[in-house]
Amino acid sequence: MYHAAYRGIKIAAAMMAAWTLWSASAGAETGQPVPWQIGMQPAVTPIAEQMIAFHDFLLYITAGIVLFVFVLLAYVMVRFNKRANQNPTQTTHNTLIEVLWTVVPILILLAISVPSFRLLFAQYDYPEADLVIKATGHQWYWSYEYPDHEGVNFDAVMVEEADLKQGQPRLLATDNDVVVPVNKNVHVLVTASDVIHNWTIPAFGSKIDAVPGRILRTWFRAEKEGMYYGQCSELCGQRHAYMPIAVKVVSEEEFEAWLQKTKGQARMHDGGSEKRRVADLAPRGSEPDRGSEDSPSNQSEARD
Ligand SMILES: [Cu+2]
Repeated sequence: MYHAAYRGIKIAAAMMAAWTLWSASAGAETGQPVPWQIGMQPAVTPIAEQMIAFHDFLLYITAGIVLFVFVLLAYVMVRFNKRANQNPTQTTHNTLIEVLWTVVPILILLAISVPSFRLLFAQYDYPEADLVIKATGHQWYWSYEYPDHEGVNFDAVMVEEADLKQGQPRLLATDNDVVVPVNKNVHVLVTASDVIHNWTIPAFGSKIDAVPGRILRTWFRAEKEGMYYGQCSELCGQRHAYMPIAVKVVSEEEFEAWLQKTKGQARMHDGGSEKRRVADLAPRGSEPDRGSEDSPSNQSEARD
């Protein structure tokens, strides 16, 4: 029995090691999910690193508990079944065990609470911003403003499958990418114009609701250049799955160049273009569910 349990622990440990290796390699070097991925996308910000470490720590604790309960159950089934143990004892209390099964879970919870609170505080401990971006969720695309850089504002609409260019991932690529410099603290002010959306980039460990009439804030410091993708993570209607978030992390010089270029060609976001877009995005053969097209306010009518 003891031998079998020991072997079980060894097999479980080997499986967990294999999983750790697999999940680390599965999403290697991409800011997007990959087929057969098990673990999380590789972290590119200190917060995401901390999140993944915390996740792994919890995984080991829960695996240990599952294993312990399984071994205990197997032992009881073998050792104390009717055949093996014909005269059961009448024991009803055991002070030592009762103290243990109260104290040990408390210690486990305390051990979990320390990194948990550390992560929670780190997420909401905003370092001084090097760059501020405002992201507004709409049904069903995002629009962005760079408040410190006048004229830099644009919509980011998903690239339809037929229009994908080389290297653009399906359902994740947008016509305009959010561009940010590497190794800088970026604050993202997030809001919405119609219903609740959610601005998310898994590789950054960023996820925050976009609530109409309210501005919430998240921050990230991407430590590696590249393309990073996320999706709206709050059910927001028919095309919820088709309003991705694409962030391009570039060097400082590239960022400056992009700013200059974008300032020149920025297109102001207005109600007219919003109407056109929503009409564009509606599936063929169906009228966009927006009431009268002549309505003066886009905000109020979209709130259904
Ligand atoms: Cu949404």
